[in-house]
Amino acid sequence: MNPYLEALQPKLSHKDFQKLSAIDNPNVHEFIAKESDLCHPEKIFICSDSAEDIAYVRKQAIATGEEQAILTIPGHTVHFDGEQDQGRDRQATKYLVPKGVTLSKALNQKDRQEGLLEVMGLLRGSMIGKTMIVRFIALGPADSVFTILGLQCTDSWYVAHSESLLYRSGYEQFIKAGTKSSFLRVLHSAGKLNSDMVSTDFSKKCIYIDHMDNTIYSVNTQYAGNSVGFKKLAFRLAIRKASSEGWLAEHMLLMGVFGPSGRKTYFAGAFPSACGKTSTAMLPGETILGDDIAYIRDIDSIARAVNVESGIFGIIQDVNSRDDALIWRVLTNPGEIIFSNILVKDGKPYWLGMGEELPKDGCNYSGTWYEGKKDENGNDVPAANKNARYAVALNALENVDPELDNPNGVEIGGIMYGGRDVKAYVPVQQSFSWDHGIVAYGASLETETTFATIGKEGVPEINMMSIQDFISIPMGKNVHNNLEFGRKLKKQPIVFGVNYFLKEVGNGKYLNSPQDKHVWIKWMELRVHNEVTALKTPTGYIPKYEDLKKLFKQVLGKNYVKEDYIKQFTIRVPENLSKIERVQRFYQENVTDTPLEMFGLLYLQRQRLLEAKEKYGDYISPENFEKEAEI
Ligand code: OXD
Ligand code: MN
Repeated sequence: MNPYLEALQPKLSHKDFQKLSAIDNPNVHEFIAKESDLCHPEKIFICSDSAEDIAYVRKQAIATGEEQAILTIPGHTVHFDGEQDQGRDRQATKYLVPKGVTLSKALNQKDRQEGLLEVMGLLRGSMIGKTMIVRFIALGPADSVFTILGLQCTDSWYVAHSESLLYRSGYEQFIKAGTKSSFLRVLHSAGKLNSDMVSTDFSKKCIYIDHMDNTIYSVNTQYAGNSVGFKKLAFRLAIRKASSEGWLAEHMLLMGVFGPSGRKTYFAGAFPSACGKTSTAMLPGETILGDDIAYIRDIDSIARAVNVESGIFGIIQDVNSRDDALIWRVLTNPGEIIFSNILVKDGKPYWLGMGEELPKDGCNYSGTWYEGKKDENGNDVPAANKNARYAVALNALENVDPELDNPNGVEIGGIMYGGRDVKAYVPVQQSFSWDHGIVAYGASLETETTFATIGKEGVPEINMMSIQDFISIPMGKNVHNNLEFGRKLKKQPIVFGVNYFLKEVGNGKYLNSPQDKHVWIKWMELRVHNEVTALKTPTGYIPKYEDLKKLFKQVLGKNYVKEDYIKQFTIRVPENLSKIERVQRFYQENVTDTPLEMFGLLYLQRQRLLEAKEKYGDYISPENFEKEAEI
């Protein structure tokens, strides 16, 4: 027996000891022993992913009070996070780097030695009197070139339970991988809990990424985006691994889109949190593979992708029976779901924007809630948090794609990038080339902050490829990696820019309804197969009115009028020029390793805009481009 297993034996039941011994990898035992030594749990539970163990994790989440059963619907539970723990915490999330290393000025980093001392200090003894749960996870389909193994030690049954819904099991994969398998490591402790089983030491929240040891530490938080190891925590390590191995780990949805005669084309799409990623992935009549994280590899010179996860941790605000029939059915019928930070009254779940009147009181993340309740700063406590969520396995959805577990992934026909850009970009456009798309739509992605992260909402910012919060390599290197990845492919996915949030000049009204995204994606599908022509503008190829008119009728049964088309697809030269300036400034000030071609491509975009302005003025109706070449 190796010394780590021996050290762990007193904390393990006979059965758990057997489960752990079956994994013949001393690194696994060492990690668990080290973390047990640090956190001092009373017991250790090894989750083998058997039906019995999975059921036990859920039962414990309820028995400890971290989750409560929602009595009206079998399988539903609710978990509450603390008032100060309702989103991903950017300030508390730091990259640990050795002295003299800078990732990029825009990233939050900390000296590795100091950071390790601090976080170990917070974790020391954090599990006294609690059970440490050990979970083994496979990121990506099993037995595939994409598979990455992950191991998490946590003292939260809620976190462990969420992982049952959101990830593929990894225990058997660890056994198969044997002695030398490498894996990502996560240590999480919810820290001190109050009588409602909610983390209380939010001012000592730390989420530290130690890439040198492939380990993430997270403490004094329960919010899943900060604590479920295989979501955004392991993602940060995967980005590093991908960078060193020549593939891409992306904050992207994956979906199948049907074209004429039942053809299916797969799309990947990067959007910052709460910018329409999940609702795009769930468009009715199409198929879903994933809504959050994708790994993309070059396989035989084709870009193929998998969903890293097997479930959804989705925002529930505004999910209603009319616009989101598919997920509504799942959320209102028996089946395993964990709600978080919703309102519960008389054993029934409620959330903002559900299309039903909410009760005037109930139980929410602030405890007992009643209309008019104020927080300690005198602000109204809403009935439910805007960032309230549901966790559900993808196979609960009726349109889950049959290729979800294909070890070779799916071939990507198109990639889209979209943020909350109220001023500049048109609702949908196609890039002139892979490089142009990566630079002008991906690296230049601008958005506004949302409730998915703690802090002020609506602050405009650059969010490179929507992975600004997760990027763990120098930012310029990420742009370079993306450019290189596509250049090596024989068949490049077509790159599109989408913008669901464009507002009318002058009156601040959104120019599109949320359903319109379905038309854009059907147009993109046709473009991937060269089945419609497009108009060339300074920022990309845009749809022709007649094609959209047809698609609006077919997809939404709507009459799309030319006046709307003109408003939506007018090229706004001043707004686009300022956008280029902001992007250039951001990269010049923060990113020392920006690839030079990025500035070159932005320069060319600027030139095209200036030339068009000369010819047509500041606001250029798409009709002007009809006179020019169609592509
Ligand atoms: C998420 C996020 O939960 O990005 O997916 O915040
Ligand atoms: Mn996300």
